[in-house]
Amino acid sequence: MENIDRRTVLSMAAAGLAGGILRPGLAYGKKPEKVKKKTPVLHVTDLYRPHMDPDDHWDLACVYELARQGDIELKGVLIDHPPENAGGRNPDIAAVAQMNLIASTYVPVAVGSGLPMKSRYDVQEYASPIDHQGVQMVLDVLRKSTQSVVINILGSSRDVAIAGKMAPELFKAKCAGIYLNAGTGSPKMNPASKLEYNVTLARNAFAAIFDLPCPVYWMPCFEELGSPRQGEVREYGTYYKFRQDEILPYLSDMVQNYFAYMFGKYTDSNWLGYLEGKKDEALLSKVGSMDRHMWCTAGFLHAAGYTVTRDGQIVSLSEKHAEPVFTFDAVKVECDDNGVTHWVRDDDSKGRFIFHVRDTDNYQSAMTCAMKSLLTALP
Ligand SMILES: [Ca+2]
Repeated sequence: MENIDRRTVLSMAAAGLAGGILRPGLAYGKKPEKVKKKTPVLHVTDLYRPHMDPDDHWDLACVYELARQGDIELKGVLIDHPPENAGGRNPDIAAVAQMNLIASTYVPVAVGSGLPMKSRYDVQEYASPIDHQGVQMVLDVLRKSTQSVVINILGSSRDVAIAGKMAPELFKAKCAGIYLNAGTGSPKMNPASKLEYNVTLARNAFAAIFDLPCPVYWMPCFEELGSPRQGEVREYGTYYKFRQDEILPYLSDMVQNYFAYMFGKYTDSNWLGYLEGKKDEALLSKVGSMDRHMWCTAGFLHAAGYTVTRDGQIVSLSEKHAEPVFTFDAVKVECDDNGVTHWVRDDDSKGRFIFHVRDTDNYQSAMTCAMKSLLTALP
């Protein structure tokens, strides 16, 4: 029990879970007998200050904890160039600096291309090295890694698509998989229906990801947009929500300060002073009562070799008796230049997978519980 702090034990006891065989907060962090290799991960995110959608800050904290625990090696954080309508937002390098400090690491950060792709094949020969800082990061991380690298896409697909179109052989040899958090998962999408936000950021680029010669773990954000059931958990959408005080009050003071600095929309450069300062209880309590909409959590765990059971335990993918709350199913998928997708199940497919919620009743609570056990472990 020495690896579990008092807070986790108390939350387990409160949930009536301390007597179980596998417990949230305990299952995670207890390594299987055989120590596995760390999976190299490149995290591509639309993480801005002031924040746009704060889910990217929650996601960042999750991947840092997986890195801190030694499940993944976080090779870099690539932040999308702010879109034109981003209201003066900047890439949130302060959040990355804060997480680097909290997790006692020093992951590099880069900024993506501000130039839209002119087609799904456009590698932007006309771009300057400044435009392609982020593309260069993708290529360098893949080239230099001795192991195949996982790439998480949480916003625009632009930089990964450009890099992939520039160097398909490199992606074939060195990309272990792209976790693509974008799009809608209904099998035959109506071309007239609304496109999901991350697709609208770069339609060509989203389409181009499906061309790349590496595995794609497609995580559609919703099953359908514009349907009355958009706010529900659906089989082929990653969406779930939680009330933030289910997790926030259980985090370390520093991690609470990381979130408060984001929620407070501070644009000073006092990121370290704020992190080490006194908690803003009023702000934390106010945001605690608000729901947070989430999408990407399952992919981070899956890339690290884990799945989540229906009652929220994080368990190894090799755990034979686990009943996972989500799976990735082999599919054949087509995506046109406008980002409209069609897919069918195809058990012979080796490189295309779709996220599939196996228990829509329990997915939301299971993912919230899994995220809580990750984030409460951060110091
Ligand atoms: Ca995002």
